[in-house]
Amino acid sequence: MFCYQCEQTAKGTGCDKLGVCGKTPEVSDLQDLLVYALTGLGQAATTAAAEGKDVPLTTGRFFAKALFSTLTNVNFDAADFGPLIEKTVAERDALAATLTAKLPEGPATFVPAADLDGLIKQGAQHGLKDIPETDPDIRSLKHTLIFGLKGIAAYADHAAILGQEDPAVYAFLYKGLADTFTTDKNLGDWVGLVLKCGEVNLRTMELLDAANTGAYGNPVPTVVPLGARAGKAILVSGHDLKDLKDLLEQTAGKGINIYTHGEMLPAHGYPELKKYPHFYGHYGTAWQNQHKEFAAFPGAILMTTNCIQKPAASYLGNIFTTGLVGWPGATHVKNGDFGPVIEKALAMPGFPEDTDKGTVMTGFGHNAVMGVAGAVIDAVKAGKIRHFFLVAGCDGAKPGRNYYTEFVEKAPADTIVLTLACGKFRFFDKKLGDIGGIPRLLDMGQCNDAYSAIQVAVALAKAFDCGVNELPLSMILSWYEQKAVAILLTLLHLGIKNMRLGPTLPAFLTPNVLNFLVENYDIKPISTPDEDLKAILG
Ligand code: SF4
Ligand code: SF3
Repeated sequence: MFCYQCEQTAKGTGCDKLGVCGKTPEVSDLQDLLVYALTGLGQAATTAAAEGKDVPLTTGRFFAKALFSTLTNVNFDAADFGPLIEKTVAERDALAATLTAKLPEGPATFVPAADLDGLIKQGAQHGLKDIPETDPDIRSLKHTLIFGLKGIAAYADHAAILGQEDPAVYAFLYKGLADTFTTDKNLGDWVGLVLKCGEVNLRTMELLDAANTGAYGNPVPTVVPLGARAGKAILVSGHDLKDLKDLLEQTAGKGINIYTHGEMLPAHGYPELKKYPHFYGHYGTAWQNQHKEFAAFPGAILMTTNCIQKPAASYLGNIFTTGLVGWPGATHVKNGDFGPVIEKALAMPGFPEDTDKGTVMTGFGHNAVMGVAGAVIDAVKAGKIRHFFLVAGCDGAKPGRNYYTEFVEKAPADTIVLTLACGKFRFFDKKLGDIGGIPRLLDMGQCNDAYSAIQVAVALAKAFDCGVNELPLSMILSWYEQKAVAILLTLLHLGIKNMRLGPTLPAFLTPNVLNFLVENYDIKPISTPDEDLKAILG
């Protein structure tokens, strides 16, 4: 195995024995083989499109799901990858049969082994390091593209589940993976391709925003309790709002309270979800604290997407996976039928009594923030708001991530902190007060809602008649998995400069590629909160 797609990669260079995330070499090799097979499907689909033939939308939907299942902390179950590889090859061959052109030898012609052991052996031959490329900088950009495509695949899958699709997004997924097997492009072409990946990701996030707000309404500022209500309980984690909606429907009137965990917190802001009286509150913090927090939860737990951690034995019987998530030994429920989760919750003790642990606020999506844009602009003009910080991105287990807590704590009282994604759990319950009625801490949603932050930045720039880079706005980003890579590429595509990125820089960027980013975008690693605040505020 060799994997260096996430921030916690071993020794900051790559996991080659066992994933720090818990991914086994077998699963890693199977995921590599799936990406290899998808590359072949991408070649077939790209050729079909060039020949003017239709590629069914169902192929795109499948492609996104399959690629999403290789994202960090989604699926650790080797048994799930054989069928995905087989279906990929079947889709590829169905398309290939319609083509006039002959596809090249390699991913487009490979024949999967008949059993899991054989597939694992094949996967070991087709890892990231086996992609045809001798130039280390181009290889770095090829890998960056693969990881960005994984992020797009995740957002495209979420959007498709709610009926929003764009064939152009699928076409880019096909072409992107197929391009990693080309050797006719120079460094400049490759820089262009990864920026294009950012552009397509922006379109995908736009689709997802339309999907979420179309299905569940525009989020509204909402107070969310952090304590518990006496009674049976289900905890829902991950990013999939449709799963949550289905669960809320299926538990209505059953005396079970539904709690969000991790990236599900912003779900409380959606009118069509918050209307359920048994959708109670939020429990716990970011994904890396599951072992402590899940072990103490007295009900069933449902993982709808990333990030799942290896379940401890104490709660393996209570945790359920659905959709693309898998962990060997954890019960997987399918097709939106949460009966087994409900049964488990009813059999478990639940919370014995009401407890009050305070509240947090969420629901500051672009619509809600634009609603108070007038007041925000006036406050900036009157000098009451000096600066905005977007402190956003993933959380993770590394101690260096305390930077983000300290940064928010030290941000002066005349500054506003916009946040999104699970990195917020480092400071989400801080009482930062308000500036003339505008809360100083605005939770814009999941990582899936990064589109909201971009919309707000663009609207502010318009109101102040300047570019986004001229706004009193600084981006302090934390990354962990590949959706964050896709978002970063989107920000680069938009020409955003001066971003601060941490806790460490991606291992897959070579010094030359990093230099390019520094020279062209002034991107910098985080230093200390004091130094960074001083540099930004002057
Ligand atoms: Fe390592 Fe991250 Fe890959 Fe897991 S996803 S194997 S932690 S680099
Ligand atoms: Fe978090 Fe996994 Fe990235 Fe959605 S839940 S932001 S890490």
